[in-house]
Amino acid sequence: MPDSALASGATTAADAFRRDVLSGLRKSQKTLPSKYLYDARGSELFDQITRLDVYYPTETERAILREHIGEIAAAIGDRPIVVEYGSGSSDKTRILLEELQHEIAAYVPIDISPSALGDAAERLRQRYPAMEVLPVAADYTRPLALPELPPHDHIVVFFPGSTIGNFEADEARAFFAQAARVAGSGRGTGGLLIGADQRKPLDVLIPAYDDPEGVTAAFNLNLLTRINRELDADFDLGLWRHEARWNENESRIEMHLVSQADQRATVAGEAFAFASGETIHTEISTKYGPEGLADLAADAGWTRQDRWTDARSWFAVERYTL
Ligand code: AVJ
Repeated sequence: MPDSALASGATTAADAFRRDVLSGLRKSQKTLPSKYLYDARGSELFDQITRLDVYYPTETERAILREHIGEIAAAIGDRPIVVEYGSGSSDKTRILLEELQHEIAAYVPIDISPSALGDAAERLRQRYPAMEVLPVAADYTRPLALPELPPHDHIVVFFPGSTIGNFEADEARAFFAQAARVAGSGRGTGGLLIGADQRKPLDVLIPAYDDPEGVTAAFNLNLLTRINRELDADFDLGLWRHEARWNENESRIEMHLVSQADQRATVAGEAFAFASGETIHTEISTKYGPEGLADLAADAGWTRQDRWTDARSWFAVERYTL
């Protein structure tokens, strides 16, 4: 980028990261945005999480998709553009793509991690040579431009994994509104296929976010490693512990990093004090009731058309149209 663009106030990803980290650490309940958990190492660790026995969402959602894929494909209709938000390794999309590869006008995976995105796009092109893959490396919580799209009948937004649960209610509403703008910009009626984790007993929920092998702990703590590396910070990794808590009022799991001592850390030249036991809140993972998602989506003009769940109702895949 030319210097003049920087001088005029354009922000780079690095600027946004520094700004968000510093403003989060200045709050009384210190907080860091969960999207920053996904650097190259964090994306790898998240992939490991999805393969843990205690982490039920990935397998449960996959089983739902597999079981109902015929119905889902028929409902999606002809010649769609499939836009996936937070595609990561695009593993779950395979189930959809296997069924739709010859129908799909283009697959547009969007992810904040350029490394995960590049690897996934490469693999998909080899596996589905006839399908157009148009990856976009971007933070989809900010306005973004889609690449030029080939002819299509309509646009379907795919948002699996219950990533919607990482958003506060106002952020979730903003997401549904932006998905409506994207899906509504196609020729036919826009669609949304979204996965949502459901409320369930705590003896299932807590281990899913605090696994015995410590992969989720490593995933959470990696955010401090990233801040040390990218923002010239000096967090002592030995003095922080991972914690997964249930917040009943908000119906969500919260990940925190708990300070194990009175300590200080310097981040990009600014000093921060942490009391022993004080936490940095790093992620929320909302667990929905049967109508939870439909209520949020309705505010942005989405109407639920289908709802598929597993036998225990642990996870739901829902289809909406505009
Ligand atoms: C893929 C973002 C939905 O909240 O379950 C997994 C992220 N965090 N373990 C989730 C996550 C800790 C995951 N999402």
